[in-house]
Amino acid sequence: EVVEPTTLPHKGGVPVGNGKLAAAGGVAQLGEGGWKDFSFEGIRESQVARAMSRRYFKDLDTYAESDIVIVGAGSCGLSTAYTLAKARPDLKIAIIEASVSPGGGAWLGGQLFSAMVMRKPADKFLTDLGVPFEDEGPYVVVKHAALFTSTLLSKVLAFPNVKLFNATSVEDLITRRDESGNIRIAGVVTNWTLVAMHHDDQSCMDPSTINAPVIISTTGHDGPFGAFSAKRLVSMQALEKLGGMRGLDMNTAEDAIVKGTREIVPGLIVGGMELSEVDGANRMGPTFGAMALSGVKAAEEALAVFDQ
Ligand code: AHZ
Repeated sequence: EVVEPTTLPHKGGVPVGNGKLAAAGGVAQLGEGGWKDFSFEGIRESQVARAMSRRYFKDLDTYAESDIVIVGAGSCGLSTAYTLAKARPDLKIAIIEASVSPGGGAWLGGQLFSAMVMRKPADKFLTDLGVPFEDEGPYVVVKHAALFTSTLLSKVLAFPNVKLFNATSVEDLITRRDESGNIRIAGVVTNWTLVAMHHDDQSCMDPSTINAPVIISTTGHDGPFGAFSAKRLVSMQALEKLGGMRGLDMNTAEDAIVKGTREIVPGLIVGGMELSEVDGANRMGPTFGAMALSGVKAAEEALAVFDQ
């Protein structure tokens, strides 16, 4: 039952302020009469609960069959989502991010510094995105990594064909076998991360699923959560072994990650630093151009799978 705000004790008053912000334009209505009589429109608590839960469960229903699932919303996963959603508004794209906060390691530069470095030609991605940078010749610098990540995130989330399920982990991969017995990845197995963290001390917390013809895994290098799909492929014997990320070498690492971004087993594309664990590629440390351009390549690889 929907309760009309007019039946509520606090009927919304006209917002009024002290006029100091009137020049700012958007809040001009707040500029008359002072804050004494200020009041929000009335609401019942159940309206808030229903506004959120109805949409979330509709999204779960809509995206249970997706066209593309991106696992991990770090700099590579978000760059992938941006490129795909912009190119193909007809595709349904689900992003699954284990953490409450999307963005992975891209909220800061190296060693908790602020600025983000990208080597050219990744400046083209920044220009397309509308993120300003300082041009230092062979590389560019965004004044704060959070400016890159928040801009990318805001654009990705604004696409009507993208849904981000954060605080949600991919726990497993859905597999099929073709006539020759070869494995194809056909979706992901998900659970709320807080549930996934308690499998050892609670029972009967079975997961949910999303079917999709293309999965793009960008879960970062190995760590408590990272390299998820790569490690799972090894344990299910779809990949012989992990190459193991090698030491830091910016020049070789960035080229290798971009060029190596590809479909590892049918239906599963791996990009970003997760790929270093598959291929035994070097790490690049705090230079993020390869993450953006691996995202672009992952998007292209995904569309190629689609066009087959
Ligand atoms: O929370 C993880 C992070 O946001 C998420 N993730 C990991 N496992 C997951 C799972 N289900 C859902 N099972 C999962 N989400 O994946 C995201 C990975 O982001 P990231 O920033 O770690 O990886 P990236 O490849 O996008 O960027 C790597 C950035 C690095 S690491 C590095 C170095 O170590 O030298 N250099 C750069 C530029």
